[in-house]
Amino acid sequence: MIQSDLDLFGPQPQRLASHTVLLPGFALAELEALLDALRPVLRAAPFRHMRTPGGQQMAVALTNCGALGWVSDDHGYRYSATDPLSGQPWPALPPLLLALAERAATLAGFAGFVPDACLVNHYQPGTRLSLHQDRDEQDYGQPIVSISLGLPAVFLFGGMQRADRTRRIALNHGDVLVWGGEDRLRFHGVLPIKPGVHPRLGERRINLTLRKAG
Ligand code: MD6
Ligand code: FE
Repeated sequence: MIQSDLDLFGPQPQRLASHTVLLPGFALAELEALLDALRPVLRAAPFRHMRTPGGQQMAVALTNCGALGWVSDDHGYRYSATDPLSGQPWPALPPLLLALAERAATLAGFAGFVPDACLVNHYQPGTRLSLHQDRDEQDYGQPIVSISLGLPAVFLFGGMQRADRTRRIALNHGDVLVWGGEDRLRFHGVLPIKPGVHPRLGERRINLTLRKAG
């Protein structure tokens, strides 16, 4: 049957909106190399719970690699060239991660994407990320490449207004989501992660978002 022949090539890219493409399992082929590259990053810049300007501690633990890293504190959100924990520059963006993001962006129609920041989010079961827009970057013409690892998540994919209805998108281990263009400022979030143990990563979900921030 034609259908089973197609399966030989693995899951196909899915266009979720005009400028949003899901690449199912795209990171799986290089998963172990990716985890090897992340280990020294997490040693140099460990996950931490940042405070929001409202004084709340974020449920998601995060860190960064790249020339710029996203930080939140009493004064607001911004990109910083140094890790406030160590006072040192963020660890470099691993070349493998840069190359993966460039390939994914190109497949999704954003050739020439060169990220300078990678935000790494850590979720435990029960952790959620409330609806937000990513608007701390300089150039909204640049896409965002998001890599999901570990426990599955339900991604809420909304519209340009917070109150717009949201679609639920399953993001599984190894999936890569690319969005940009007219979709770049859509509200989005993550529902509470369901309890579970991922065979490779245990009781966690890790999400990497690569951006051109500066
Ligand atoms: C997450 N991701 O998947 C959080 N933002 O854990 C994001 O907030 C996100 O996946 C912009 C573009 C893609 C994303
Ligand atoms: Fe986001």
